[in-house]
Amino acid sequence: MPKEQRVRTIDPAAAAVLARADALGISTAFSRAEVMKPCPIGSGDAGLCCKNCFMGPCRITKDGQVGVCGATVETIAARNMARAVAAGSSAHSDHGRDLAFTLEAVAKGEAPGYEIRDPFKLRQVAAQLGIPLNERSVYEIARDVAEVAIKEFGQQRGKLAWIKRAPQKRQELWARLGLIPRGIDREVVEILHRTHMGDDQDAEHILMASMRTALADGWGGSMWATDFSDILFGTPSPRLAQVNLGVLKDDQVNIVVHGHEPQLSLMVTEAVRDPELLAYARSKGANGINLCGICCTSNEVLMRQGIPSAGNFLHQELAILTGAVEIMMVDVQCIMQALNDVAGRYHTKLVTTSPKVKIAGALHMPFEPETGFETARQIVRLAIDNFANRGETHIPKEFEDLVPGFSHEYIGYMQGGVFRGSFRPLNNAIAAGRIRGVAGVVGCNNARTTQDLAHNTVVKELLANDVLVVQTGCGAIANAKYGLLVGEAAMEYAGPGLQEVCEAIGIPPVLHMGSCVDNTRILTVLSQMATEGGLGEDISDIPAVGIAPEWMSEKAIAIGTYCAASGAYVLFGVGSPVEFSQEVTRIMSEGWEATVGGKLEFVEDPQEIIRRSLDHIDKKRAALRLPAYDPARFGQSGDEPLQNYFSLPIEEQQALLYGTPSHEHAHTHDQGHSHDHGHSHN
Ligand code: NFS
Repeated sequence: MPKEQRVRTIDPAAAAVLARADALGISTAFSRAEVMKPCPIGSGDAGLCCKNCFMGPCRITKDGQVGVCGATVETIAARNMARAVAAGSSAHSDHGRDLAFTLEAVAKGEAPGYEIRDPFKLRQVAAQLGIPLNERSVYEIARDVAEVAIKEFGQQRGKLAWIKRAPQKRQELWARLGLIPRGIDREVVEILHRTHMGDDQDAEHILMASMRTALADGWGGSMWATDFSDILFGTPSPRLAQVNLGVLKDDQVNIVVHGHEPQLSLMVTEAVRDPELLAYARSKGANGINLCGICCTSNEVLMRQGIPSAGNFLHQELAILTGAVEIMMVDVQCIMQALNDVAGRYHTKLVTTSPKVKIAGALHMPFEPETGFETARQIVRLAIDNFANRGETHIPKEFEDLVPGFSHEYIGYMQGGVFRGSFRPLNNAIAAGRIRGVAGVVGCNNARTTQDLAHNTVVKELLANDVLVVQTGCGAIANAKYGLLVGEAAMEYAGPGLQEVCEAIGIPPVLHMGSCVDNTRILTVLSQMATEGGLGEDISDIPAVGIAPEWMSEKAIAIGTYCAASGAYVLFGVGSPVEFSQEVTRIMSEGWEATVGGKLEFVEDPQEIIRRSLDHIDKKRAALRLPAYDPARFGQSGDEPLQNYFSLPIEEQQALLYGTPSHEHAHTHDQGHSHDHGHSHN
């Protein structure tokens, strides 16, 4: 079969391992994507497929053509989209549900090994829910909080309590549009019902319902996953860590955690520190036990424990291909079935740890909160025993530093030198134009594109344009590999205004905010910015965009939809699943913008993504009557005044850092082109 010639990755570590895989004749997602062309019916402009009943599957390849039941292009495209939202929302929310159960078990004293590590956050969340706090133990409060969430999964009427975190104006808009989710399970079931053969047949109507389902994910299941992980395992704050395949160690037992749910991986972080197990490892000739991660489980332990990350989604097979992995333990989501074949070529043991996910050929050690620590210890012991079976290893040398752990709490706190725990400095910096706007660049890798290329291109260009970038998921790991998530990156990549802000606060220009469920942290930040004042009153007023340049999963579709329904402009790269329907494409763009103020667009070209992003940010700035972005306005004085920054009076610090927002001051400089600030970007 002819191979499509495409650069597989921009990561030299990945490229080296892939060359070895080719030499050994071992297939990977990279090589399979070259021979497995995506079906054009459903992934591009060649057509659309409906397989919701067995009179089909109906292939629609011409405009105006309908399925056997008469279903139109619009209906089919909307139904497929809605089902992806439902599946993605289910994945996140079911993850959130398990954390609610773990929190409940801890509250009841039924989960030895777990504790409430952030009682402060617990009290904060409980207070938001109106749960009484006075003279009650953390366990009593935790039980009440878990109960609210558990009830809301199956709630039939009413509204999800966490919705209250959204700006008032947003909540009112959702209420008017009937978009407030009632219960998680109810919204998902309703989408599956509505999209069953012979039900909802109005594309706009179907897509409205899909927004409500997605909101149940963003302001429900995913938000719980974030909150409860913080309560149980600690709210992240910045720390130094490392990323890429070079974090694997030749002389140590390597254990890789992969998947999404932090309950067991966090237990493993404890188990690998156990002196008894460390001694056992030494007795087997290893110099220690090296724990590292892949995908979002990696993000969870990276930002809380500083556990190194071996890479993002497309690195899962590559880690095993180094020959140095004793155990890869996987829980749920984004786990390639091919792992088992690759592991079979080496000594690596693949262990499945979720009662929900079994892979034929893998060792199944299902995890329960009650026995989590014991299971973790067993897995570590198994890995140590497997060390002796290791053959030749080929670990790439590449790894980079990164500073993960910018929870929304920390972002509020880090600006608190002057205004304690406030978003005012960030709002002011945006208002002054020192920061042009904010971008959340998130989501997966996709084997159909060059690994990390779009992530890297988009983020570097945004930084050069003074856009502060926040990242989660595989996108965060992607850019960490190229050194964008450290403080020094501000000097190299950020425009002059953003650079000054980064230097003064001491932050990287790209903030790692966590795993994919932690996109809810971005919602919280945007809500707090809207509530703080100065940037409008709603998420849709803020000069901000959301981008998933290399998306591939249904979860990404759910995230994109809840961000749009929350008022954000969302741009997805790679290609469009609804391309064949101009009408559905229009509804999700102009249509949603008119109703909810946010929109979801699929744009393949990263340059076009950047152009639309900057354009949108400038439009929002203009709507807020902020001074037009002017790259020449800041950074003229160099770093000199900032060296003595902290010795200046507070008013001068503020004036220096955030400028004086002047509304009369209309700038006339050219807009929309990137400025040359003399950096040597590669
Ligand atoms: Ni998100 Fe995280 Fe990665 Fe994509 Fe998969 S790991 S939940 S789905 S591939 S970012």
